[in-house]
Amino acid sequence: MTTAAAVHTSGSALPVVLEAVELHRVAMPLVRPFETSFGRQTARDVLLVRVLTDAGEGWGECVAMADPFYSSEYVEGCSAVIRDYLAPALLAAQTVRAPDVAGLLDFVVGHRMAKAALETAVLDAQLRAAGVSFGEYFGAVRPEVDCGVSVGIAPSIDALLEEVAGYRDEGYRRIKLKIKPGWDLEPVAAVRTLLGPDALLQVDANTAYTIADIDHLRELDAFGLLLIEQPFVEEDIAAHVRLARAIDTPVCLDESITSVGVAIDAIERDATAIVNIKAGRVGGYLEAIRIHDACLDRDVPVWCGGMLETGLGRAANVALAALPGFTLPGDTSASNRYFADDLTESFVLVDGRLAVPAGPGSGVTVRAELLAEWRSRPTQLITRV
Ligand code: OSB
Ligand code: MG
Repeated sequence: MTTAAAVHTSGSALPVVLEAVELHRVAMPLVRPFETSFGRQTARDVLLVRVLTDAGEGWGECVAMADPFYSSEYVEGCSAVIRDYLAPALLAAQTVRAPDVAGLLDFVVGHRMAKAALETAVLDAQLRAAGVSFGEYFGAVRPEVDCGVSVGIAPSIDALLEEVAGYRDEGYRRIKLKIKPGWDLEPVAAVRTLLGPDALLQVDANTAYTIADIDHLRELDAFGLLLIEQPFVEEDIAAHVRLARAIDTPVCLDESITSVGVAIDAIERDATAIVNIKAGRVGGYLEAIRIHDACLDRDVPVWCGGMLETGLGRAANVALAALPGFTLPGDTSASNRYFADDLTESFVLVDGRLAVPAGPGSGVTVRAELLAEWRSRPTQLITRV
């Protein structure tokens, strides 16, 4: 067994006294519509959490989508559960440290994306005050990370090839194609021909198939894919075990992985050979690091997923992706893959990589003028009762 070399999550950051929590809502137009097996988005409706503390502010991005189609969480639900339950509980605790947040919020079942946003904001406040970056605190071992890009379902094969060629020319190190029944073998074959046999190529079904499709999915073995991500419904680990036995392409879980316990169970049952880690889906970066550590111990490669984050969430994802077990390129694409203008400093692809921010906390700054310009709901202020 190997162990993570990093001294993460134990850092010297001091607790902060929480004074208020602000909820910000912005609508950011996407540079192109993003279509998956669960829907089509033309804008990112995003919830940002700002904590005000005795040591200064901290920010966290909530990864929930506008609708509960990828997960049961969605933006309005996150906003409500933070306002009515999570923020009041943290404010009542007064003095908080990020590693205590999950325990303080454990009385609320689920709602991991909402909890993650709060934990991240508290951690950001602590680390900004301490002058420590997310990368240092998490245990980053590299100054930049390899990046892939997630490509939505396109209106035609020609349109898909044009989009993929553009990303290839920009330098992305791995292409992920969204698939669904009726949009799988043909687009994958066409993209494999375009990119050649050596390019890293993978697919993501976002639960669109059933075990009745196993024979069909086996045909994907012809295309030398890196992995197939989440073909079946999130609760059905057994179905993924059956597919993994039937197919040569490695199976990788996304939606199913909600905690380190679930990750270990899925690995031990051979349901997943590779894990997509998304901090929001698992309740925060500290749980994400525990999953990373469990996978590293078991020689299971991991990569950093994405949820169309603004620069704020991207900064933390890029820091996470710099941990040693992240040996595959992540869905950590550059700002311009999503937005004409990012909410923070732009993340720019250089030689297929993004730099891990080095400044304190997330290392990026929310641009107040853009927050005001793109605000889609009044800001909510939650104070101690
Ligand atoms: O399944 O990985 C997914 C986006 C929203 C919700 C779920 C997923 C995705 C992506 C895009 O694939 C990843 C990204 O570029 O942020
Ligand atoms: Mg996915």
